[in-house]
Amino acid sequence: MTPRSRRRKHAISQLNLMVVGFKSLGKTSFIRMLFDTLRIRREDNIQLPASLFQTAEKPGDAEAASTKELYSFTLDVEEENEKISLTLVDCPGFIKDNELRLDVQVTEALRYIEAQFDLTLAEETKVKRNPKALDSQIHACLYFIDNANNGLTDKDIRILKRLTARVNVIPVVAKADLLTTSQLANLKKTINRDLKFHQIPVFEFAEAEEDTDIDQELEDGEEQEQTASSFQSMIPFSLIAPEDAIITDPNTSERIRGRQFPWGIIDCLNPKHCDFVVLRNVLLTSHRKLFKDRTLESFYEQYRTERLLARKASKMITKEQKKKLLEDLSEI
Ligand SMILES: Nc1nc2c(ncn2[C@@H]2O[C@H](COP(=O)(O)OP(=O)(O)O)[C@@H](O)[C@H]2O)c(=O)[nH]1
Ligand SMILES: [Mg+2]
Repeated sequence: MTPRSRRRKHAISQLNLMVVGFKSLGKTSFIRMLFDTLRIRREDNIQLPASLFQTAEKPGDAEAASTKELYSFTLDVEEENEKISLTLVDCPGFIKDNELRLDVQVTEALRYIEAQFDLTLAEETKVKRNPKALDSQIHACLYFIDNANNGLTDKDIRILKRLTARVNVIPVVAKADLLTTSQLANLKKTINRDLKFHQIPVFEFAEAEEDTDIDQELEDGEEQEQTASSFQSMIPFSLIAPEDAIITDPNTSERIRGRQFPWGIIDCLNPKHCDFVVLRNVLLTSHRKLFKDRTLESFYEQYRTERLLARKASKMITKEQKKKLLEDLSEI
């Protein structure tokens, strides 16, 4: 092993994920479930936000438990022998019935994403760069879609168009327990049709395969099995978050993360019940590097170019204004 590869093996990879969408679709519940399934390396210095534990299982709790402002927290985790510094960003839910407020909310989420690009830009322009500078860019953003609508609404489309210009967006359908198997399949189909019709460039696995080193992938049997098209066909991923109550598997008597119904139990970690486990693996393991590469190569580069052009343009305006001022003065 060369010193470089040894260094890489022990290097800690940074991964920053964000969740956005309308209110009460299960964003915070998803973050809580993800947190609950992580293998945390260092418990001593974590500062968990209180809002993460505010659940709304009882009627009347909903408003108190809803996310009031954007918050983030970082965890040192280990996933398949790799160390990851994982930052999770939770946003307040978008409000449906106020168009102006909705636009402001989306702008706020985008500003947060752009502020992270600004940090990289500032670091890049330093004479003496810090090689250990943290990568705070948002590598993937889960967009929660309301399963009560038949596909994407006009508002979803507007929001998605703005988000996909700045970040890898992964659409998800939360609360999939509220749909039957065929309803979910139909909804997924309709959402994909809407995405295609409106040309919304959400993250695509098919393209991703071209980007990855195929030789590397072939070494890994598991990767081979789960091809890009099988991931692609899962979009939008279906999610179910567990309820607070203690639920045990009737066969094993072990506690499971699930939801209990009069007719049976949902196990949120069972891939037959929802796509949580697959999505978790895509984010933390199989496509982690790709999300990061795309962020840097496409989204950051685009932002950087726009910023530099804007700076140049503002300088040009000043020059022109200066010239005009001098001309005006000479006429007096
Ligand atoms: N049926 C069902 N309810 C859920 C699910 N996930 C969350 N909820 C409930 O939906 C409500 C809103 O969830 P929350 O995570 O606060 O939504 P957020 O506003 O998007 O952060 C809470 O009462 C949750 O218990 C789910 O997968 N299925
Ligand atoms: Mg929330």
